[in-house]
Amino acid sequence: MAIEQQRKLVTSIPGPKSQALHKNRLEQVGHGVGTTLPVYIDSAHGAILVDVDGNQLIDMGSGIGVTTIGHTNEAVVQAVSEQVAKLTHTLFTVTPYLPYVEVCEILNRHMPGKFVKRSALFNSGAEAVENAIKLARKYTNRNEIAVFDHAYHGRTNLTMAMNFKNMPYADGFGPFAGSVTHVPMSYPFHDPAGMTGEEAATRAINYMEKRIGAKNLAAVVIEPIQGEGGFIVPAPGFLKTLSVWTKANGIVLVADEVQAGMARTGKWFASEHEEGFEPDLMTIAKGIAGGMPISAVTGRAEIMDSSHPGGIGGTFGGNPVAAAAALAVLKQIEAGGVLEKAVQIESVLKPRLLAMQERFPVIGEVRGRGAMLAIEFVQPGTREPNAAVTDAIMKFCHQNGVVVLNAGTYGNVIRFLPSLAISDDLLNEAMDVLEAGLGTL
Ligand code: PLZ
Repeated sequence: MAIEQQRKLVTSIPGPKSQALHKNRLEQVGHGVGTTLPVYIDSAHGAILVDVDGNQLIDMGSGIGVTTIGHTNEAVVQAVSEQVAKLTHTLFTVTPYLPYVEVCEILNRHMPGKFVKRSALFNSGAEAVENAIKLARKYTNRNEIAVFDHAYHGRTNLTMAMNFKNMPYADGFGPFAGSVTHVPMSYPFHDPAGMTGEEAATRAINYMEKRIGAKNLAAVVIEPIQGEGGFIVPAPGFLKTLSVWTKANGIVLVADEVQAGMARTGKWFASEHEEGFEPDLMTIAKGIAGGMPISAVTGRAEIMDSSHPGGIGGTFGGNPVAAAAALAVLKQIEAGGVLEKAVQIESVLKPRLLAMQERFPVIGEVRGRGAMLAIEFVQPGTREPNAAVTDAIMKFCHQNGVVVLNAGTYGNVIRFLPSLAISDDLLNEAMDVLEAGLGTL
């Protein structure tokens, strides 16, 4: 689909057609389903969204890191069109089909770690996390799960218990799954000055040993860069130290790569940025299939095989059309140039963000890797969260045709997850809008 890769505003945002649609939506759709920006999108290509009023918006969120390869990526469109005309469903556990196996093969090839790997496919990130935990429990014959402060893992009953924030994810939705304990994360911007990754890991390990007991732990689940928590990159040494401890204690280490994975940080998986960090299982979703719903658990064959046959499944998991889309994305990453694009995006965005931090003392920190970058807003001169400024800047960006998303336990982070198809010009234009917004404070 030919959509010119440029920002174009023809009405105010949201425009009149979006406003009318939104009014009806509020009549038709349950109000628990939220809206960041009530602009109704009609079509998209690359890094540009076209709304029903004809406005063209720069997409700096990719639907929370999903259309990493770009909206309506040609190879994905072709693969989906061909597959949908050929076969849409059998249920893999009834009568199998090839694309499912091919996706597993590519994931197994690229997951780091010198051991035999296998994969299983599901529909959503939360479902992948649930299945990773089922397998870790079955394999270890233990119950307890440790997760981290500021974590996010989904909206199912188990994953609600694993999230850090009560609002909006859990409030009033209990009772929640038990045997889940939160432990302190490495959060360099808020940890005591000079705290190393090893020290932060020791803090977490001590907590797990005292509070849970290493021998009771089936799994430690960690996002190598926390997504919803605000793109928190743990201090160097943190992930490795954890990894050494889980290995020594027979605990399954699960890297939740749902948001940080799949080429976004300039490597296949964000876990690869820290040498010596060796997860046993990975959960993968979002950016794997250019917008089609599919997720995976990939990991050590002996853990993946620990379930009795029939213990793992689901009607739609690894659906042929979604699997075909995933194959189209994975083959492009394998062909080269995609990971480099994430690094290139960082080289454009990061200097711009750091220059803004110099000028505007409300920016406390710029962080992230590749095309997964964020700024944390503070009360000037402190590290206290500044959600009011975050909201004002978000609103300014939205009204000026740049879709940005917030994040963070205190709602004081703006994150950037552009598609890797975005041009340097569009990135710079998005940064110009952000900078203009900061100038209005
Ligand atoms: N693990 C690390 O980031 C999804 C949530 C969007 P699902 N994050 C976006 C929303 O408001 O629901 C996520 C994640 C990490 C797991 C998940 C869950 O993935 O595909 O949304 O289930």
